[in-house]
Amino acid sequence: MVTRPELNTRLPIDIQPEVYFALRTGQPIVAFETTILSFGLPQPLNMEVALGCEKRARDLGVIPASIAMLDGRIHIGLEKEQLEFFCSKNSEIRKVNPQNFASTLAMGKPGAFTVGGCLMVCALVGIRVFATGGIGGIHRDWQVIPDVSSDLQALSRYQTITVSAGAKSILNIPATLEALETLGVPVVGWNTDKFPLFHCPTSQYPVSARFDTAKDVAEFAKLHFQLNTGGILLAAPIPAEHAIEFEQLEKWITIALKEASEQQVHGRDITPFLLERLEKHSAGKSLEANTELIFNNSTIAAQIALELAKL
Ligand code: PSU
Ligand code: MN
Repeated sequence: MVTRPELNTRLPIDIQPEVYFALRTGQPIVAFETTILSFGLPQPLNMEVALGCEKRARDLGVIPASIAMLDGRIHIGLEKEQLEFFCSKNSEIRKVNPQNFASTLAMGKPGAFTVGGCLMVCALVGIRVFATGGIGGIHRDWQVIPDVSSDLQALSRYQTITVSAGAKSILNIPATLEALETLGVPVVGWNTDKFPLFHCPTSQYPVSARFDTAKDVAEFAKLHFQLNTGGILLAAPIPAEHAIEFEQLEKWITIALKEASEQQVHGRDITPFLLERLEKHSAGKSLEANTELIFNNSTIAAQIALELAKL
């Protein structure tokens, strides 16, 4: 069952009743993306992650809202069968970012949203907290092909807190952080002074501010939003017991990048390609880390949503 709310828009949006009710009454909500399910994780782990993230929110009394595009409509809050579809690896499913959002909608194709796509949807209805694994960024060989994820501009544009484990070191991390500074996106550390690298909890790169409690993050976010700005990137380190050692990871990434270059993988395909190669080379170790950090981010996002709802 879905509710078609009277939003300030004629866009085709279906919101699950409990999400709609929560929006109307100011109850805490956390949004989740679907590209990670359709393109980032293998079966059957993707479904485990989808349900596990939603459960982490619910356990804290927060309403989960996974976001995707289906039959020419934007869906905020997905039923179990819809999550199963986005975990099915159906070849019709498109990876949807801000660039192909409207065209995919117009064609009525199913779409799994990236971080950037999800942030657009969050802004349409006023969802302020969003959890993911890692954001996209500037790719390592950007000097040759300027591959800059549309996640970055979306982060700067839409007023939502994105909780991620930093960014994967398949990217050019210093370039990505410079771009976020240029775009005016605060990169805030959750109990850390250093920007985490997805599988690795730390790096040499400082964050722009550090907050240690959900209440502190919520108070800071409220101030930031009042300044008529865009979003915030909250970088939460992977729990130490699931981390992968930096040197080991670099070896796998080097091989994966070489394979991508040999096979001439570009554009929207490169992130999923590199993730799949990493999984192979690490014999699944990267997957365990990936799963645990997403769950961790979901719990942190839910704690922040609870605090934001009190302000
Ligand atoms: N980084 C990851 N795992 C992912 C993604 C990024 O470690 O699954 C996904 C996210 O959905 C992100 C998208 O928004 O890839 C970025 O893709 P691109 O680089 O094509 O913008
Ligand atoms: Mn790209």
